[in-house]
Amino acid sequence: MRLYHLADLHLGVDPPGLGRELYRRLVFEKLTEVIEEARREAVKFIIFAGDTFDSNALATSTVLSFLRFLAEARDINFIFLPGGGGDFYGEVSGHDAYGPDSLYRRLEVRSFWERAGNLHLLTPEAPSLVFPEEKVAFYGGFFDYPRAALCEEAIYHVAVLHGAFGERAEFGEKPLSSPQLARYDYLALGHYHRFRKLGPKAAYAGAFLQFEFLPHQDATSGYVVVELKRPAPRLTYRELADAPRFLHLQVLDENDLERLKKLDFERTFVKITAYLAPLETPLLELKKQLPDRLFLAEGAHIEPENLTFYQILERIITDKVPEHYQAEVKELLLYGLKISPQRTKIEKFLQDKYGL
Ligand SMILES: [Mn+2]
Repeated sequence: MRLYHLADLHLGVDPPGLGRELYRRLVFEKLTEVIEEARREAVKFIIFAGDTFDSNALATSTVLSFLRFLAEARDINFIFLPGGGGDFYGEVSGHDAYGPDSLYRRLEVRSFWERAGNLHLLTPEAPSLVFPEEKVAFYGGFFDYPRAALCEEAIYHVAVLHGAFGERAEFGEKPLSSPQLARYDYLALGHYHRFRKLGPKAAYAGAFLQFEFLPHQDATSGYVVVELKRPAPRLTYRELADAPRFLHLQVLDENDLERLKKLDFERTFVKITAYLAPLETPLLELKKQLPDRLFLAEGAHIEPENLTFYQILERIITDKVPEHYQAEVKELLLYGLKISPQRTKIEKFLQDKYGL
């Protein structure tokens, strides 16, 4: 049995350079393609693993127009999990979290939901859903593992989780190695905005449509096609064509600068994470021509004598620091470089603060 796993649509967000309205239109356009694809492949379930809406303060009309759009695809069941979470693990708030002010609790939203029939919501009060005909059940986890008992009518059990999961306990990630998780056929994760497989049975779908410069690295737009089977599902990431791209680039020599000039900036946004001081003038000239496409990161200005240090730093951050912390770590370290270029002090700083 096949299903689609999407996450982090963040409807209502106002992406830099792209704008709220264009982003909203793109989400509808891409979802229309996904729904058509689902029909071709006889897919009956599409999961939204949290942060479908960017904020609980969204206008009811915005929420309803999205739900109305989905309700028209009557032959497909949409499984929603509320999202939430700020910068820190365990902060179950923000975005479309299921707090007291949740948009999912609004009267108009709830009554539409009940009438629609093909929209389904996992909440802490009703954390599981079973579809006896298709023999599949879904279990919600809210920054934690699902707590609901397994439904006996189902053959396949799918956990839908929102939060920080992974092996990096020092950064507050919950490990997925726990034996209790062996009971699920698939874990559909949301929260991190980049597609990432955490094992044979678990994956972050990443943001369905990229809308921001992620800390440090680039990410694609897309969703996971899940073929449920034993002992493990078959997972295929399907990337969306013509989606916005938010790229991190460095301008460390003339070639980098030429490549940058040749980019197609239609739906591409570029953050310069580092440039060598002597290239500043032509770069700023280009930025003037592309004010809503080209951005400079804090601390991007690199003196030639610091280049080697900078490149090592990039590699350490990419390899060792979870994405939610990368921007902060890098900013601190570059700041650290300015106040203390001595190697031993920087090493001590890395060790004390991040255990690297
Ligand atoms: Mn999110």
